[in-house]
Amino acid sequence: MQPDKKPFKSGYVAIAGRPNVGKSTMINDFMDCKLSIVTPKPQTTRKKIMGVLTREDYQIVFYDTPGIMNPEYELQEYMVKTAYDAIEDADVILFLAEPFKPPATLDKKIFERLSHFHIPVILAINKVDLVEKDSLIPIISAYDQQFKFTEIVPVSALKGTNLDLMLSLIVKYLPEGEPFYPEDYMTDYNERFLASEIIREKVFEFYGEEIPYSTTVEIEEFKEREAGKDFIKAIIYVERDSQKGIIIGENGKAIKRVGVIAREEIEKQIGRKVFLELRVKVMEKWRKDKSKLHKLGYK
Ligand SMILES: Nc1nc2c(ncn2[C@@H]2O[C@H](COP(=O)(O)OP(=O)(O)O)[C@@H](O)[C@H]2O)c(=O)[nH]1
Ligand SMILES: [Mg+2]
Repeated sequence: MQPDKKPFKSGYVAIAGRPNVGKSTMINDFMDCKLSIVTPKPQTTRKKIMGVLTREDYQIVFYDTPGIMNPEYELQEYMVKTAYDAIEDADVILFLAEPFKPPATLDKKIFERLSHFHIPVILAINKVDLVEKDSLIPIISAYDQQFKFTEIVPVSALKGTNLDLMLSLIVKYLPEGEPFYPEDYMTDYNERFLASEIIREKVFEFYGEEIPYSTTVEIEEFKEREAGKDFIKAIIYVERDSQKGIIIGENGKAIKRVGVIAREEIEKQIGRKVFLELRVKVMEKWRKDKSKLHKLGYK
């Protein structure tokens, strides 16, 4: 036994918070790659996304989670449940908030729920690049009064401000233990899921109003081919015929654009050339129907 060797630490860290506060940007920063899709719109992330970060003396298993909101339909209920399940399993919770407003009623409800888990909660006030330093003090004290946070840290996931500090605090509260995964293991998802998320991200970026929220993507076929490009056939599901028309666009222009941009990014991320075929199908009210959600992989 070497007396000066620090014990290895390992554990699960759930990155949680309201929609659009920068949770996915944060996991991508920590992992130093684009693991979780990010768009300017809220409710982009629908499933938990794993990122395993292994260093000499620790292994952190991050989970990026869907934003917590008051659910209005079945898909949102699934998303909120996914977030709370990840929180419950965590050794440390990284709760992200924005610096623009003091905590609202829903935040208080979330803190009340967090208090039952008896897990250290680090509050990261994100997007501090967008506010004056002076305006942070009252926000921090308003949060401080609502919940017994283990630490409160102002950060900017976008600019990378205070992320090293954040990481050292996470490690401080991580339990001692052996690594769960091999050191080069990064995530549990496969190329199929990656492709579907990239397509969904482009739909969130390119279409407005209800369209992204009425959409889900299913990979019907993913064939790796020794000679030539991989073949991916993806279905974009919408809820109504009118939405199908919007996704496709005049003379198929809109969907073509989604296809080109998504294909380029899939190729970049998997490091192989692909042929991407996109189809649009209507599945009525899929977000409000449990059995349809199951069929579409939200279970
Ligand atoms: N200015 C600024 N924008 C940020 C920061 N972190 C995230 N964003 C932006 O906020 C939006 C939502 O980010 P995202 O990571 O998808 O949030 P999530 O819904 O919590 O996962 C995106 O447009 C991000 O670029 C930050 O520190 N500063
Ligand atoms: Mg997200």
